[in-house]
Amino acid sequence: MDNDCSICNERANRDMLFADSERSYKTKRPLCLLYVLLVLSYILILALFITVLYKTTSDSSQSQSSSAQLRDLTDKVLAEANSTRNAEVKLKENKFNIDVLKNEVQLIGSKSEKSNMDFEKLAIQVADIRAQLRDLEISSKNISCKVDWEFYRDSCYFFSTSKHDWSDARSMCKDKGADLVVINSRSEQKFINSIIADSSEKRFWIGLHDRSTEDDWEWVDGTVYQSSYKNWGPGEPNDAEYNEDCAHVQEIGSWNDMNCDYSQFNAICEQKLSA
Ligand code: MMA
Ligand code: CA
Repeated sequence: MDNDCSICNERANRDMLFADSERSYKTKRPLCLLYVLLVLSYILILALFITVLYKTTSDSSQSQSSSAQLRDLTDKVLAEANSTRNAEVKLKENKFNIDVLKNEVQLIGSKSEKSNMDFEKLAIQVADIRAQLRDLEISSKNISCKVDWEFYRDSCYFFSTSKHDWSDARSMCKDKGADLVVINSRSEQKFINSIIADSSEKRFWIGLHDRSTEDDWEWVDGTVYQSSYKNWGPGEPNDAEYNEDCAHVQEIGSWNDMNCDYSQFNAICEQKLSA
Protein backbone atom coordinates (compact mmCIF):
# COMPACT_ATOMS: atom_id res chain seq x y z
CA MET A 1 0.00 0.00 0.00
CA ASP A 2 2.75 2.31 0.95
CA ASN A 3 4.56 1.40 -2.24
CA ASP A 4 1.48 1.89 -4.26
CA CYS A 5 1.01 5.09 -2.55
CA SER A 6 4.49 6.14 -3.08
CA ILE A 7 4.01 5.43 -6.70
CA CYS A 8 0.81 7.28 -6.52
CA ASN A 9 2.46 10.14 -4.85
CA GLU A 10 5.19 10.10 -7.41
CA ARG A 11 2.70 10.16 -10.22
CA ALA A 12 0.73 12.78 -8.44
CA ASN A 13 3.86 14.79 -8.05
CA ARG A 14 4.74 14.25 -11.71
CA ASP A 15 1.34 15.26 -12.75
CA MET A 16 1.54 18.25 -10.59
CA LEU A 17 4.88 19.10 -11.99
CA PHE A 18 3.65 18.54 -15.51
CA ALA A 19 0.67 20.64 -14.76
CA ASP A 20 2.92 23.31 -13.34
CA SER A 21 5.19 23.21 -16.27
CA GLU A 22 2.34 23.30 -18.69
CA ARG A 23 0.92 26.16 -16.81
CA SER A 24 4.16 27.86 -16.67
CA TYR A 25 4.61 27.16 -20.39
CA LYS A 26 1.26 28.58 -21.13
CA THR A 27 1.99 31.68 -19.13
CA LYS A 28 5.51 32.04 -20.56
CA ARG A 29 4.63 31.70 -24.31
CA PRO A 30 3.58 35.31 -24.96
CA LEU A 31 6.66 36.41 -23.09
CA CYS A 32 8.77 34.30 -25.42
CA LEU A 33 7.11 35.86 -28.38
CA LEU A 34 7.73 39.22 -26.93
CA TYR A 35 11.36 38.34 -26.53
CA VAL A 36 11.57 37.10 -30.05
CA LEU A 37 9.92 40.22 -31.27
CA LEU A 38 12.22 42.30 -29.18
CA VAL A 39 15.23 40.50 -30.53
CA LEU A 40 13.93 40.82 -34.06
CA SER A 41 13.21 44.48 -33.63
CA TYR A 42 16.62 44.92 -32.04
CA ILE A 43 18.21 43.22 -35.01
CA LEU A 44 16.13 45.35 -37.32
CA ILE A 45 17.08 48.52 -35.52
CA LEU A 46 20.68 47.44 -35.55
CA ALA A 47 20.55 46.71 -39.26
CA LEU A 48 18.82 50.01 -39.83
CA PHE A 49 21.40 51.80 -37.73
CA ILE A 50 24.27 50.10 -39.59
CA THR A 51 22.70 50.96 -42.93
CA VAL A 52 22.17 54.56 -41.89
CA LEU A 53 25.68 54.69 -40.49
CA TYR A 54 27.18 53.18 -43.64
CA LYS A 55 25.20 55.49 -45.84
CA THR A 56 26.18 58.50 -43.76
CA THR A 57 29.84 57.56 -43.83
CA SER A 58 29.78 56.83 -47.55
CA ASP A 59 27.92 60.09 -48.19
CA SER A 60 30.29 61.97 -46.00
CA SER A 61 33.38 60.41 -47.73
CA GLN A 62 31.80 61.21 -51.07
CA SER A 63 30.99 64.69 -49.98
CA GLN A 64 34.49 64.94 -48.50
CA SER A 65 36.06 64.02 -51.86
CA SER A 66 33.60 66.33 -53.64
CA SER A 67 34.42 69.15 -51.32
CA ALA A 68 38.14 68.45 -51.84
CA GLN A 69 37.58 68.60 -55.57
CA LEU A 70 35.58 71.76 -55.11
CA ARG A 71 38.38 73.21 -53.01
CA ASP A 72 40.87 72.25 -55.70
CA LEU A 73 38.68 73.78 -58.34
CA THR A 74 38.18 76.91 -56.27
CA ASP A 75 41.93 77.14 -55.74
CA LYS A 76 42.52 76.75 -59.44
CA VAL A 77 39.89 79.36 -60.33
CA LEU A 78 41.38 81.72 -57.74
CA ALA A 79 44.89 81.10 -59.09
CA GLU A 80 43.62 81.68 -62.62
CA ALA A 81 41.88 84.86 -61.57
CA ASN A 82 45.02 85.96 -59.80
CA SER A 83 47.23 85.35 -62.81
CA THR A 84 44.68 87.09 -65.05
CA ARG A 85 44.75 90.06 -62.69
CA ASN A 86 48.55 90.03 -62.74
CA ALA A 87 48.54 89.83 -66.53
CA GLU A 88 46.07 92.72 -66.62
CA VAL A 89 48.32 94.79 -64.36
CA LYS A 90 51.36 93.96 -66.51
CA LEU A 91 49.42 94.81 -69.66
CA LYS A 92 48.51 98.18 -68.16
CA GLU A 93 52.15 98.73 -67.18
CA ASN A 94 53.30 97.81 -70.70
CA LYS A 95 50.71 100.10 -72.22
CA PHE A 96 51.94 102.89 -69.98
CA ASN A 97 55.55 102.16 -70.94
CA ILE A 98 54.63 102.14 -74.63
CA ASP A 99 52.91 105.51 -74.22
CA VAL A 100 56.00 106.89 -72.43
CA LEU A 101 58.25 105.56 -75.23
CA LYS A 102 55.94 107.00 -77.90
CA ASN A 103 56.17 110.41 -76.23
CA GLU A 104 59.96 110.13 -76.04
CA VAL A 105 60.17 109.17 -79.73
CA GLN A 106 57.96 112.16 -80.62
CA LEU A 107 60.16 114.41 -78.49
CA ILE A 108 63.35 113.08 -80.07
CA GLY A 109 61.77 113.40 -83.51
CA SER A 110 60.88 117.05 -82.95
CA LYS A 111 64.30 117.69 -81.40
CA SER A 112 66.08 116.02 -84.32
CA GLU A 113 63.95 118.06 -86.74
CA LYS A 114 65.03 121.17 -84.91
CA SER A 115 68.66 120.06 -84.74
CA ASN A 116 68.49 119.11 -88.43
CA MET A 117 67.37 122.63 -89.20
CA ASP A 118 70.13 124.01 -86.98
CA PHE A 119 72.59 121.67 -88.65
CA GLU A 120 71.54 122.79 -92.13
CA LYS A 121 71.91 126.44 -91.14
CA LEU A 122 75.30 125.69 -89.62
CA ALA A 123 76.41 123.77 -92.73
CA ILE A 124 75.47 126.78 -94.90
CA GLN A 125 77.38 129.09 -92.58
CA VAL A 126 80.40 126.76 -92.60
CA ALA A 127 80.37 126.61 -96.43
CA ASP A 128 80.12 130.41 -96.51
CA ILE A 129 83.04 130.81 -94.10
CA ARG A 130 85.08 128.28 -96.11
CA ALA A 131 84.45 130.24 -99.34
CA GLN A 132 85.46 133.49 -97.62
CA LEU A 133 88.59 131.78 -96.27
CA ARG A 134 89.48 130.49 -99.74
CA ASP A 135 89.05 133.99 -101.21
CA LEU A 136 91.19 135.44 -98.43
CA GLU A 137 93.84 132.79 -98.99
CA ILE A 138 93.85 133.44 -102.74
CA SER A 139 94.00 137.18 -102.37
CA SER A 140 96.75 136.93 -99.73
CA LYS A 141 98.74 134.65 -102.04
CA ASN A 142 98.02 136.92 -104.94
CA ILE A 143 99.40 139.79 -102.91
CA SER A 144 102.49 137.67 -102.22
CA CYS A 145 103.21 137.50 -105.98
CA LYS A 146 105.61 140.31 -106.91
CA VAL A 147 104.85 143.01 -109.45
CA ASP A 148 104.93 141.63 -113.04
CA TRP A 149 104.30 138.11 -111.72
CA GLU A 150 101.05 136.27 -112.38
CA PHE A 151 99.25 134.37 -109.68
CA TYR A 152 97.66 130.97 -110.33
CA ARG A 153 96.68 128.47 -107.62
CA ASP A 154 99.78 127.86 -105.51
CA SER A 155 102.34 129.62 -107.67
CA CYS A 156 103.51 132.91 -109.04
CA TYR A 157 104.59 132.99 -112.72
CA PHE A 158 106.92 135.28 -114.54
CA PHE A 159 106.71 135.52 -118.32
CA SER A 160 110.00 137.06 -119.50
CA THR A 161 110.05 139.74 -122.16
CA SER A 162 113.70 139.14 -123.05
CA LYS A 163 115.06 136.26 -125.18
CA HIS A 164 117.26 133.45 -123.86
CA ASP A 165 118.63 130.03 -124.62
CA TRP A 166 117.41 127.30 -122.30
CA SER A 167 120.30 127.52 -119.78
CA ASP A 168 120.17 131.32 -119.59
CA ALA A 169 116.42 131.20 -119.18
CA ARG A 170 116.80 128.80 -116.27
CA SER A 171 119.53 130.94 -114.65
CA MET A 172 117.39 134.03 -115.03
CA CYS A 173 114.49 132.25 -113.26
CA LYS A 174 116.79 131.01 -110.49
CA ASP A 175 118.06 134.55 -109.99
CA LYS A 176 114.49 135.53 -109.23
CA GLY A 177 114.15 132.77 -106.61
CA ALA A 178 112.19 130.58 -109.03
CA ASP A 179 112.85 127.98 -111.77
CA LEU A 180 111.56 127.23 -115.26
CA VAL A 181 107.88 126.33 -115.14
CA VAL A 182 106.74 122.77 -114.49
CA ILE A 183 103.36 122.20 -116.10
CA ASN A 184 101.50 119.59 -114.07
CA SER A 185 97.94 119.83 -115.38
CA ARG A 186 95.65 120.82 -118.19
CA SER A 187 94.31 123.66 -116.05
CA GLU A 188 97.81 125.03 -115.47
CA GLN A 189 98.45 124.74 -119.21
CA LYS A 190 95.22 126.63 -119.92
CA PHE A 191 96.30 129.39 -117.53
CA ILE A 192 99.68 129.66 -119.35
CA ASN A 193 97.94 129.69 -122.74
CA SER A 194 95.64 132.48 -121.61
CA ILE A 195 98.61 134.62 -120.65
CA ILE A 196 100.40 133.83 -123.94
CA ALA A 197 97.23 134.69 -125.86
CA ASP A 198 97.33 138.20 -124.38
CA SER A 199 101.08 138.57 -124.90
CA SER A 200 103.12 139.68 -127.92
CA GLU A 201 105.62 136.93 -127.07
CA LYS A 202 104.59 133.47 -128.27
CA ARG A 203 107.37 130.93 -127.54
CA PHE A 204 108.65 130.28 -124.03
CA TRP A 205 111.13 127.81 -122.56
CA ILE A 206 109.74 125.45 -119.94
CA GLY A 207 111.52 123.33 -117.29
CA LEU A 208 111.63 120.08 -119.31
CA HIS A 209 114.66 118.46 -121.00
CA ASP A 210 116.35 115.18 -121.97
CA ARG A 211 119.87 116.48 -121.80
CA SER A 212 121.14 113.65 -119.62
CA THR A 213 119.79 110.74 -121.71
CA GLU A 214 118.09 111.04 -125.08
CA ASP A 215 114.34 110.60 -124.81
CA ASP A 216 114.53 110.39 -121.03
CA TRP A 217 112.66 113.58 -120.22
CA GLU A 218 113.07 115.25 -116.84
CA TRP A 219 111.22 118.07 -115.12
CA VAL A 220 113.46 120.55 -113.31
CA ASP A 221 111.72 120.03 -109.95
CA GLY A 222 111.98 116.22 -110.12
CA THR A 223 108.33 115.66 -111.09
CA VAL A 224 108.24 112.19 -112.68
CA TYR A 225 107.76 112.73 -116.42
CA GLN A 226 106.34 109.30 -117.29
CA SER A 227 103.36 109.54 -114.95
CA SER A 228 102.56 113.23 -115.29
CA TYR A 229 100.74 115.60 -117.64
CA LYS A 230 102.06 115.93 -121.23
CA ASN A 231 101.10 118.30 -124.03
CA TRP A 232 103.43 117.63 -126.94
CA GLY A 233 102.44 118.99 -130.34
CA PRO A 234 101.76 116.52 -133.17
CA GLY A 235 104.93 114.50 -133.97
CA GLU A 236 106.85 115.97 -131.03
CA PRO A 237 109.28 115.47 -129.50
CA ASN A 238 111.08 114.61 -132.74
CA ASP A 239 114.69 115.47 -131.71
CA ALA A 240 115.14 117.19 -135.05
CA GLU A 241 118.69 116.87 -136.38
CA TYR A 242 119.32 114.74 -133.31
CA ASN A 243 119.85 117.93 -131.45
CA GLU A 244 116.71 118.90 -129.61
CA ASP A 245 116.84 118.26 -125.87
CA CYS A 246 114.95 121.22 -124.39
CA ALA A 247 111.19 121.85 -124.40
CA HIS A 248 109.19 125.00 -125.00
CA VAL A 249 105.55 126.02 -125.47
CA GLN A 250 104.55 127.08 -128.98
CA GLU A 251 102.03 129.68 -130.12
CA ILE A 252 99.17 127.20 -129.88
CA GLY A 253 100.22 126.14 -126.38
CA SER A 254 101.51 122.67 -127.23
CA TRP A 255 105.10 121.59 -126.59
CA ASN A 256 108.00 121.16 -128.95
CA ASP A 257 111.56 119.97 -128.37
CA MET A 258 114.17 122.40 -129.59
CA ASN A 259 117.90 122.92 -129.66
CA CYS A 260 118.74 124.06 -126.11
CA ASP A 261 121.14 126.70 -127.47
CA TYR A 262 118.49 128.45 -129.47
CA SER A 263 118.50 131.88 -127.88
CA GLN A 264 115.34 133.50 -129.25
CA PHE A 265 112.75 132.18 -126.85
CA ASN A 266 111.28 133.86 -123.84
CA ALA A 267 110.96 131.98 -120.57
CA ILE A 268 108.27 131.18 -118.02
CA CYS A 269 109.48 131.09 -114.43
CA GLU A 270 107.43 129.54 -111.64
CA GLN A 271 107.72 130.21 -107.94
CA LYS A 272 105.78 127.79 -105.71
CA LEU A 273 104.04 129.53 -102.83
CA SER A 274 103.45 126.47 -100.67
CA ALA A 275 107.05 125.26 -100.82
C1 MMA B 1 109.84 122.47 -136.88
C2 MMA B 1 109.61 121.06 -136.35
C3 MMA B 1 110.03 120.99 -134.91
C4 MMA B 1 111.44 121.45 -134.75
C5 MMA B 1 111.62 122.81 -135.33
C6 MMA B 1 113.05 123.26 -135.32
C7 MMA B 1 108.95 124.62 -136.74
O1 MMA B 1 108.96 123.36 -136.22
O2 MMA B 1 110.36 120.14 -137.08
O3 MMA B 1 109.92 119.69 -134.45
O4 MMA B 1 111.80 121.44 -133.44
O5 MMA B 1 111.16 122.84 -136.68
O6 MMA B 1 113.16 124.57 -135.75
CA1 CA C 1 111.07 119.32 -132.13
